[in-house]
Amino acid sequence: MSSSKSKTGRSSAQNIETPGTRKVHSRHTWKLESISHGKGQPVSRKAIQHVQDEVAKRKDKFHFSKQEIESLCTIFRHLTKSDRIDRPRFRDVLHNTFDMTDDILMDRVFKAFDRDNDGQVSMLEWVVGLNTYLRGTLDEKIAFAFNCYSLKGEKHITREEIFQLLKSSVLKQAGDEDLDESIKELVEITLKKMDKDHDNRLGDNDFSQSVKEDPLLLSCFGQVFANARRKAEFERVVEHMSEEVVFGQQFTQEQLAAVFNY
Ligand SMILES: [Ca+2]
Ligand SMILES: [Ca+2]
Repeated sequence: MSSSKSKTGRSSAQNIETPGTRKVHSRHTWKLESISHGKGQPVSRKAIQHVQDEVAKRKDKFHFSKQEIESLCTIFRHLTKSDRIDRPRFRDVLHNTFDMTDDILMDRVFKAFDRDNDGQVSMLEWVVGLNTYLRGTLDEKIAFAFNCYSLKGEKHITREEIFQLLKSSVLKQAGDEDLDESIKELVEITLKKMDKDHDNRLGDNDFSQSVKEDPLLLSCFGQVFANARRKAEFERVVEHMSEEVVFGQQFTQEQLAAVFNY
């Protein structure tokens, strides 16, 4: 649970995009040009309608169009082969689709998506989660990241949690003892910069104010959003599929398999 290594054995800090890591992910690159016609079972009209109806009832702002919601449902069905997805499989999706690697933070993102806390992400929760994860406003993303970084799900991020998060995301070059001391220093620097009300922990106001002063702090304790390149690729698929939906066509499982390349 507390392991900072992903199933690929790479530590999260190694996920920082460098020419050396790009090639590792190249096999996941989606190929729109390779879409071909084939047979398959698209997600049911009724299931999509249910998600669209539930989204329409929501008070918060939605950043996907009706057609795009349909595309997200189809992608969900392709990735899960089901109406819901459990935590291990969801972590695979976060890793393969959005290039996330930190086990602790992938668990927190799963929790953020699993709004009814039943241990599964439903198709509706997938669409609602992606609304912030991919297209959220700065305020929505700040709330999402804060929620992920608050490891116990409380209304603040403690000194111990900052230590745990930073340790998980720092490249382990030094010996462990040296590393712990360096991270402790980093925790103090972070708190000094971000703890605006000086209560020795980060509340949502501390975090929000700090990120608005310096937007890079949004991901200061590790990756909680899609890697930019993978996000752009995913958005391109959603856009392309939504055009197809508009013109009355349906993507089949085989077509999606070609798009997602896994
Ligand atoms: Ca759920
Ligand atoms: Ca504080």
